[in-house]
Amino acid sequence: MTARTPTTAPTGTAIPPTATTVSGSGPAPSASEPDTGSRLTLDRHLRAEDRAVALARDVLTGLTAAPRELPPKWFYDATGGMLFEEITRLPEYYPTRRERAILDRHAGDIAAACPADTLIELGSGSSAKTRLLLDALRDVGSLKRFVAFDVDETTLAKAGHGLLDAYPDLSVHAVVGDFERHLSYLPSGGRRLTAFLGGTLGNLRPAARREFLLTLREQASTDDALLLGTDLVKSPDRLVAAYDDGAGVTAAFNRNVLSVINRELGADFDVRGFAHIALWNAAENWIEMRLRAVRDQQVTINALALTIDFQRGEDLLTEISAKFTPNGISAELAEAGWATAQRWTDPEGDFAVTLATPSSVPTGAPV
Ligand code: AVJ
Repeated sequence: MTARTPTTAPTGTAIPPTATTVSGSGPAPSASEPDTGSRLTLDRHLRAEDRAVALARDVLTGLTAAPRELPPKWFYDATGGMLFEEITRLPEYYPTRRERAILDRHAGDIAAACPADTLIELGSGSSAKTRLLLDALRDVGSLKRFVAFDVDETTLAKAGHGLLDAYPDLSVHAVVGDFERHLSYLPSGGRRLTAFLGGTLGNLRPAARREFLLTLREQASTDDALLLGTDLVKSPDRLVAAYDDGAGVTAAFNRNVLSVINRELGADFDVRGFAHIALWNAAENWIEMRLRAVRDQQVTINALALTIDFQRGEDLLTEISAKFTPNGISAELAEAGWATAQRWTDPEGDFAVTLATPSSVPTGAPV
């Protein structure tokens, strides 16, 4: 594995990395361990200390805002990652199964439509869905490189090593970064298919979605393509149930952000002092996950020298998950300079996977 570390203060303006190389299987050695014959490269645009600073900033601004809000990225520590994996197996949470079914059936069509030599996944690349796309691109004979982009280096390195073993002719390039800040560091060259799966685009508000899609568009060459997984609007009962399952796994996933803040910022949240709320916001076409204070309570966050008074019944917004219509997806893509080439949905019409190609210029006025 080639490990590259930007030598900057955690302000997000990374300076081009220095490189060392490490190869093959076995535990991922630290960046300082030189090695040869690499098929796995790792660019690090986020270091542990950047994460701590970003968490402190988001908690300070989010918990002092009115209404209070935290970005959903802070759910995903090791516990949060495991809880999310569990969520994907819940009967109520259909998106992962629906998307998987679509890729099972249409990965070959996707590879035929865009026989890319490079598959870029905005996400760790550990999922079975990734392998469906890699297999399809390998089978059309175009695949040479896989690029995985994620905030969590450990998951990336683990997934990367797994893929090296499974695909002997593949080079893997892992990029540790935040997709709202480091997309411009995605490796260029070749014909690239960029996959953003799972419905994670729905965690962004419209303006942030437009910024995200525009940034990808600005880096796209004419024969590149974007593959987008998005959950579709459906009955509010089914949507709310998917975010408030009977077993309480999503409730634990939601409360986990309080444990992350307690551990990493020395706070004293009583996790049981907050109820899990999932509601459908029909005006915005998104699900909201909230934590509602079940009594008046004061929380101290030592690392920020901050004390917050929560009133009984007060909500803290922890995630939005937007749901789309097929035309709505195409309109947002077009506004950012992407033309809808093909779209596939599952037989139930619950989820959509859209293949988009660069159109001449972005069409939309700011959202
Ligand atoms: C991983 C962001 C797509 O919004 O559906 C699952 C996260 N939140 N249950 C989603 C999530 C609650 C999920 N995404």
